[in-house]
Amino acid sequence: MRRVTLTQFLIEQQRAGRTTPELRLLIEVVARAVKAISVNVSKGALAGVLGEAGTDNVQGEAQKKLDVIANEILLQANEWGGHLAAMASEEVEEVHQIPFDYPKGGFLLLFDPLDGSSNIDVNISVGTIFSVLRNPEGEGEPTEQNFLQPGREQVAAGYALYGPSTQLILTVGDGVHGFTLDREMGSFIYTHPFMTVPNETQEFAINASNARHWEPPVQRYVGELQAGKTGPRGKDFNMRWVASMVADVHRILTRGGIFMYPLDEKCRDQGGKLRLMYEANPMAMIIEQAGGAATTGRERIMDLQPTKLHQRVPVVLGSAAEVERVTKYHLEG
Ligand code: AFP
Repeated sequence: MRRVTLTQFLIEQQRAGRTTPELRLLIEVVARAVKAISVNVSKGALAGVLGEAGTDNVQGEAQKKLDVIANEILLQANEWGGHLAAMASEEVEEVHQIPFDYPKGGFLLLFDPLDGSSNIDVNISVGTIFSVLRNPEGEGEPTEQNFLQPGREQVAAGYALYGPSTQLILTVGDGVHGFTLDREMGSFIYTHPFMTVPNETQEFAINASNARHWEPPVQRYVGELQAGKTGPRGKDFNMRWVASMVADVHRILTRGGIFMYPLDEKCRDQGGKLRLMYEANPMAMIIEQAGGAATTGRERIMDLQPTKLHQRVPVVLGSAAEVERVTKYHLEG
């Protein structure tokens, strides 16, 4: 069997006019950083990278050592690549400018360097999520305003899953493609062409410990799933919650299902739990490109006009029919 590497795949995409040389090279730099993060994640306690860093991030959450390491790897790898106007990270409050002595490009890169980091110390899958936008025309250094574009403007989105194997899932707007890291060769190999979210599902993912805080439409929907064969859905559903969005979304991309971090009384004041620009938007683009749907429960995630770099939003994504049902319940209520 012919093994296609990420580089070959991207060159073929470029030849077919689906991506530009600049975007191709940018994605390759991100993939190189992902390999370095994967090495650090897999060494675990041997590299002394577990535990708290002793600092808080912009969300006021305790940073793990690996959060800080993954963030540094992504910033450093992408600073000198020459394809970016600026970067934004979950771990950095302000826009990260490209140092003046490096060439600049026309793209903006946003990322959550290590999503699910509370799972690191217990050796459960974590991931990296990224989103690429065009930098709007204009003079001077990009500001937060340059980043505040709706998700439908993304030119690429992806995530890396550091699980039993490391996988890179990518879309440049022409379907969703999956690559598996061959650790011996150090290359991402094209293993999952045109991934699709199955429409039929019997699985849901939600943090059920928040049930008492949910809004009535979510209580109704989950109640119907839990009623199983004897309820209105007429079939049994199973529940999974890894608490690493990347792992939960990857399962849905592979075998269908619905993922929800809805608005509830606990997170209402913040607008939701998950971050719009580097969690919800890239995952929404991937899920929609794979034939699924992604809403806040009320509107399409990728149509939201962001107001802040670190904005939080409710997230309902996965198999289209299920997402439509949850959204319908919200709009009826
Ligand atoms: P951490 O990166 O702080 O572990 O947060 C992970 C996350 O943003 C997302 O990946 C999970 O789906 C969600 O939070 C889990 O939240 P709960 O801990 O409230 O279940």
